[in-house]
Amino acid sequence: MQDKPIDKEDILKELAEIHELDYDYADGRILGSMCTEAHPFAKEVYCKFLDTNLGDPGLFKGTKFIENEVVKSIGELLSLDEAYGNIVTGGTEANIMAIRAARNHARKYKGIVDGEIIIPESAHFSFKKAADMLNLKIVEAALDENYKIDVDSLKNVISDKTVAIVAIAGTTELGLIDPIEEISKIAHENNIYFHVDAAFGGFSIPFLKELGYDLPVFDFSLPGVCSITVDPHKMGLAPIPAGGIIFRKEEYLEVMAVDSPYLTVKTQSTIVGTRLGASSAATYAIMKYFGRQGYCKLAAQLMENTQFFNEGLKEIGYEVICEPELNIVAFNHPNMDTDVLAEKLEDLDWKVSVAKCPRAIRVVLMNHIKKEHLKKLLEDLKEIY
Ligand code: 0PR
Repeated sequence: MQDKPIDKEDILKELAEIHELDYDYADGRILGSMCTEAHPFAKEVYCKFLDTNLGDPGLFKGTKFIENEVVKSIGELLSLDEAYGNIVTGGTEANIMAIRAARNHARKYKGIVDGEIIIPESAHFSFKKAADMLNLKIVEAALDENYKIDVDSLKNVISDKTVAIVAIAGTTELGLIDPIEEISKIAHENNIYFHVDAAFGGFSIPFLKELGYDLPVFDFSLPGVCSITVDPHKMGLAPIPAGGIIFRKEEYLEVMAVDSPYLTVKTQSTIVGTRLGASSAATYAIMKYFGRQGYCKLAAQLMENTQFFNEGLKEIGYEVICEPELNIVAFNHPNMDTDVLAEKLEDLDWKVSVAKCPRAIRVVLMNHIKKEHLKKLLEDLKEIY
């Protein structure tokens, strides 16, 4: 730190220059991100709640009320009348909380000490962080030829050490939805905690279903589902960071509670202590602002762009990995290595990401990607072809 204070203007000028190094969502060049520009109204509300701290909710009763309301609204969206949970920093924290709840529950009620979690090969890497922190062993269930959990493989790896089964509603790489209904049944019959990671799909699947899209059930209407991760900072258009963890029962929060004797509440179940009220307030505002109708419209636009891009790719001759269920398209050139194609796109200033399973260029059609960007991208892809 320098010795003397610097003028605000000078600091802002310097920051603006550095900020220039960042890519801007509005350019439509960011193709591999699940985040997007938050809605201006959500940002406005976020700023108004910057000083609120949900770590000490007795001091911020209004903001705590807002968090509870958001949890309730997301719960309703997921067919749960009485929801428990928190608005956290994102899918990673939500998944860690779910796995912690499952581990503690199994330890308390089944006496499992060296627990295991079953995750699909397609699971987000946040589960590896969770397992590492919580001292759990990861057991992977294989995928079938459609890149969804192979249910037989899953059944085979269940053991008396299994503390949780995880399935995904909107996989990170391909945006696919696992056979959650079948898995819910298996989890229920075996009395095993079942967590659904809908970090990506949570703010899209319910609306697409409402619009008549034929998508599988993934929510609390399935009796085996114990918790669901849903991220408002993805298609919910809330500012980063905003993740949601929704539990079916309060006891899942209780088994994680630690004493916080000198605070205004005497126990805490979240991982983070001092935590943002701004995320809850912004999510509350944006959910009210859009309502179901607004989100239906957004979801439909995303799927329209997805179909436009998917068809455009096939017309040129690219091979898509699967027909998209949500707003992700993954593809390859019939005889060009994926990395070579990625490099060519990077040279043209497209910020692409490469999926690992299977290797493919992956485009997440978030709200900042407009049709004109897709037309330009398809032109470049035609040139490369
Ligand atoms: N679960 C699923 C299914 C996800 O896709 C993600 C995020 C998470 C959990 C974790 O969520 P948080 O990142 O909010 O903790 N998937 C994206 C990914 O890892 C996140 C992302 C966002 C990556 C923007 C890049 C980027 O530019 O690919």
